[in-house]
Amino acid sequence: ASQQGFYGVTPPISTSESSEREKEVTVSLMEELRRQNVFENEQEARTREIVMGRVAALVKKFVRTVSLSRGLSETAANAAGGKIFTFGSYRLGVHGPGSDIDTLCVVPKHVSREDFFDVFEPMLREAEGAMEVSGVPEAYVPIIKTKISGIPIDFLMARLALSSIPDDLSLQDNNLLRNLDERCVRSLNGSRVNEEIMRLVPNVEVFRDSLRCIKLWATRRAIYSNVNGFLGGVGWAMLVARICQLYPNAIAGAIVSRFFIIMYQWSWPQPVLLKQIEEGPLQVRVWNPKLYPGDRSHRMPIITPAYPAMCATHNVTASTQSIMTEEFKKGADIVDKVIIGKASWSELFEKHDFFLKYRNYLQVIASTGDPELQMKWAGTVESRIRQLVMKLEYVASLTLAHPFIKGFNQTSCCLSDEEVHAVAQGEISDAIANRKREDIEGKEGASLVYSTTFYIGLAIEPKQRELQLADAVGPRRLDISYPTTEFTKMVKLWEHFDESKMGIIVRHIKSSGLPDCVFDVGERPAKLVQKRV
Ligand code: 3AT
Ligand code: MN
Ligand code: MN
Repeated sequence: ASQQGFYGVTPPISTSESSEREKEVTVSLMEELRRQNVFENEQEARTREIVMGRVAALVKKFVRTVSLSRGLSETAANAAGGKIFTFGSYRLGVHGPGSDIDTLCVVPKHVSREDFFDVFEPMLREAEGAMEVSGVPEAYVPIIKTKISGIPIDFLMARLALSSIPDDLSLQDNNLLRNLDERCVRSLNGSRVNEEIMRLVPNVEVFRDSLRCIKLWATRRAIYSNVNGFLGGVGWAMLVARICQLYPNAIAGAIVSRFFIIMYQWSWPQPVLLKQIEEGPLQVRVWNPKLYPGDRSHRMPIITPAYPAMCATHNVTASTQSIMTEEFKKGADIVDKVIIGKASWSELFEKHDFFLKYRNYLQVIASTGDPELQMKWAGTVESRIRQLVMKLEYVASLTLAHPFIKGFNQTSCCLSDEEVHAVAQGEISDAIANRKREDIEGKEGASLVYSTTFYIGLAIEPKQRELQLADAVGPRRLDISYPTTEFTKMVKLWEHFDESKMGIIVRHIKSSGLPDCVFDVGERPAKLVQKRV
């Protein structure tokens, strides 16, 4: 970082130390974060360390076992090594209670991906305190998910073109990627990106504290979700890292206050870069809007710092960009007030008002009769929702299509095919809603329906809104049949789609039709709602 004397792609904006007032607000920020329960307790921290020690030993045992089975000598098998690298929130030091530990297992060339699932996965099942071991070898990034001593762990694996993996191996060298399977390159990416981010910030402690604040804020404001077109953990981490580069001597309270105003004023689509994009040894694309039209369409590009550079925010749409920009503005206003003592940090972390804000919503309901299939089907539908949002953005009278960041799961006990059908259509009567499992047990024709409902808030142009009110059933009603029909057609193209097992429906509801489950207790407005758009 320091050949040029600074971190990042431009000189800093200011190298001043923070003021007394900024130090005060940093103290109160950290107090508020503790109150908000973003830190794990010491007991949990110790458990994580013990578990990671056991996992590191297990990976070495795995490599040794496979090495011996390949006919390597005892000495060679012991020397083959094997190393774990953590990434994700745990590696950045910003994980909360209950966060997982994202773990990459790096193995030598004579250990294969099949071994990972055929040998390591069974070893995990046998491991002390291990529960819920489930491997997904066919995933885009193959993964084993598990829980050890209550700590959720995600395991990825990468096989390097080396005959042994020493304990002091670093993943920084781009040449390590040569001649690797694409799945290994993808598995290495998360870890390499994290390591670069940490290397590229001037003060890791300040970065962590600031990032904890931004993550909590983004979660509360319902804009923490990469699949839905907002930013995920890596995106928020890179934004905070960039602000840290611009103010290398500032402390967390100051970084957070600059964060909001700079992000509000950022001239997108100018990219956020933590370092210059590098070329490298692979035949893979590196993010380049001059060369690739797809990259040119990124609205808020935030580029990962490890080769091959990628855009972490290709999911952002016009709607989600405008929602995030509005949140940056609100955040900037609150932080300004915090600095002059006219507001407290807790205001920054106030819950979103998504379900109070709009007059019109779309419900996207995915349903099946099987809990395992439901997870896959709902995940598939969720990953396509941004396509619906983008189609809605073309509807002239809509100014905004606002996707909510999580779906609502429901299990309905049905007594007849008619009821099953009604639930799949989103018509859950009080009778169905109040029925318990024991009420249908053993009854003929009874079945469970699993449904996941996603919400999109719709903002309608003011002129159209008046027309709609004056003429609620007339021909000028909001017409969204084209985007919704196209969307359901597209979702059904999923390779495992089966019309007889899975349901998908999009329906338009008024705010009064929102179910109680989307509100916290006491949150639902009594009758006539204030100003909805
Ligand atoms: P948490 O504190 O765990 O909620 P995090 O930032 O660690 O926050 P994740 O564990 O979900 O978030 O993801 C960590 C990284 O793992 C981010 C991304 O590079 C990678 N990743 C996440 N989900 C997947 C996935 N389904 N397949 C492959 N890689 C993933
Ligand atoms: Mn994680
Ligand atoms: Mn994870």
